[in-house]
Amino acid sequence: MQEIVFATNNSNKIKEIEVLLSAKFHIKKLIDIGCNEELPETHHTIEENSAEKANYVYSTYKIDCFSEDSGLEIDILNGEPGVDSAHYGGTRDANSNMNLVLEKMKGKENRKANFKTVITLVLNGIQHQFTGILEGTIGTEKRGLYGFGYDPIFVLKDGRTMAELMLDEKSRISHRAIAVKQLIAFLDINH
Ligand code: ITT
Repeated sequence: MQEIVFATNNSNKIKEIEVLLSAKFHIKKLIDIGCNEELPETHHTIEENSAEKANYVYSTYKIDCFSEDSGLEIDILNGEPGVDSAHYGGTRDANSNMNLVLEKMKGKENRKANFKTVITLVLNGIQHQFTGILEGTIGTEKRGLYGFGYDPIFVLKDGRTMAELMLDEKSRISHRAIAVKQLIAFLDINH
């Protein structure tokens, strides 16, 4: 089975991506290649931060890998929290991030939002990017027990929040899934 390193420290991302990739690829974690550090994310866009993480791991550990950067973009907040999604409320705590969003969205009629994932693959030193976008709206309260991050306040077209989907279903329909399917199609041809 082919091996590929997923350059992330977020175990929820690994769980979701393994559901889709595990039949064809053995996903190696950063810890498996001796990387125990926080990856650099110094830019102002999801695309640039995604590229930064994969290129950092490729150049430091000399190994083919992919990373992903993702975030929640809310129309009426001009795309916030966006690139700052992980620590919007000041820390990495999902509840304080969601509380800040709910506070800023109080009384707002336009509640349109999307999740976005940009995967960067670095294969033989060459960079490729794949983007997945999932549209929805921001709820007025948290609902659901599954998932992570902003899932309890992200409402899908069918009225359920993303946190009401169990791992298997979220892994198949999410922004991450949309990007991963492009990654798989590319790797099938080029790896
Ligand atoms: P790595 O950089 O190590 O991959 P991270 O958690 O720092 O992990 P990001 O910088 O990409 O990841 O931050 C993404 C944040 O966006 C994440 O912490 C959540 O708050 C939110 N997010 C991303 N995908 C999500 C999803 O599927 N459901 C809910 N929230 C999500």
